Amino acid sequence: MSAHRSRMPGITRRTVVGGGVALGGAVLLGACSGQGEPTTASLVSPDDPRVQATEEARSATGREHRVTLTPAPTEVDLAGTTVATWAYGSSIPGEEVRVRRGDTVVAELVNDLPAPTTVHWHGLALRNDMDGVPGLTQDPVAPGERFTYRFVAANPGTHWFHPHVGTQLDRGLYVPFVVEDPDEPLSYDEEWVVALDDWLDGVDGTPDDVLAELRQGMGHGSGDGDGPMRMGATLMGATSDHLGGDAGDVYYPEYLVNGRPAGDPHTFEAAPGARVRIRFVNAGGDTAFRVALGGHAMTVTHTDGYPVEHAEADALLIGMGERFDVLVTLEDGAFPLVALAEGKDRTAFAVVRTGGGSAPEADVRPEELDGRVVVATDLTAEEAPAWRRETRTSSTRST
Ligand SMILES: [Cu+2]
Repeated sequence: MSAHRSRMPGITRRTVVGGGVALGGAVLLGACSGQGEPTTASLVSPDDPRVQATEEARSATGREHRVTLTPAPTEVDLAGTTVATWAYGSSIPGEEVRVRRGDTVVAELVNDLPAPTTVHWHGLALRNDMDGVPGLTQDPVAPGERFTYRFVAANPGTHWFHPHVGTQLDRGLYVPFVVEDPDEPLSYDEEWVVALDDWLDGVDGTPDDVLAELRQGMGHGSGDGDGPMRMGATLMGATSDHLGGDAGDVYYPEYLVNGRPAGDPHTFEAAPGARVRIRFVNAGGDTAFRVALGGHAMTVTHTDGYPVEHAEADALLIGMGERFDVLVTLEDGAFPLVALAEGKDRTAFAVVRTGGGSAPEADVRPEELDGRVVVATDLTAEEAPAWRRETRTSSTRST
């Protein structure tokens, strides 16, 4: 149920490596060695001058970007059905936050939930005390309490944030977080953020109910051979070769694109021939999505915010927590943007429209889904970009 659990090899490791980068870049543990005695690492506290020096070195713009985040119970409309959930504001996902590399993010968390919470900045290499992990980097923020996150956004890319407490992420508590690159090498006419999610909150109980049911051990098993089979909140026999077999355990009644189910799809509009950058975020709790835009190939430019050698794809396989950026040159007409819940035989759906013609059917499965399917491990990182070399140099200098 956690975005940090992954069925795809490499993802969990990357998450761990990402945390390591934050630690290494920002805090640089000092080891004091005695006279042949065992080495004792001395911890660096958040108010250490070296942390401040690193933040200052990263702060390229001198600008502050202020935002207030108020997680609270709310109701959202899913294709005519009102469901109770928790969200940042009144929409799912919460309103996108967009900054420039080098901005100082000042995010005030006002906890209006009936439970403690934190904010975890998924994918960002940031000072450790702002990483939002309760019991490790901060105390949980109690109901009615506030906490101010303050850090320099040092790595450009497509990221997102969410609570790091219990199953809160599996409600509506997630927000795309884009760090723009002042030296952006790509050119494009439009930019869309596409957040994918698997959804049950308020439809089939709450994520906590489902977690309790899973803990009782409803059991794994293979279905009857005709695809996955639902048993309560448990989905049996969801398999995918792309995922090394297991494609998840949770039955979701809905799959969403930008908070909208297939029955009430979002329509992205642009001019025919437009070059669009699409930033995909998989905010799902237990679903890898195979994503395709009918009638189009995509050029993959980034995964998890970082540039890769460009690769052509008909479809992308996006694991939980992962992001992919692609460029697409749009044809003339109306096209389905489909996210197949891998191994679960259900789809999330949106429409891309550049011209006339009837909208595609919500249950369409474009042939691109079975074309060239690209996963993160197929891709090669670009050479380290300039901002990263600068960060490394300044960290070294500050010690
Ligand atoms: Cu996360």
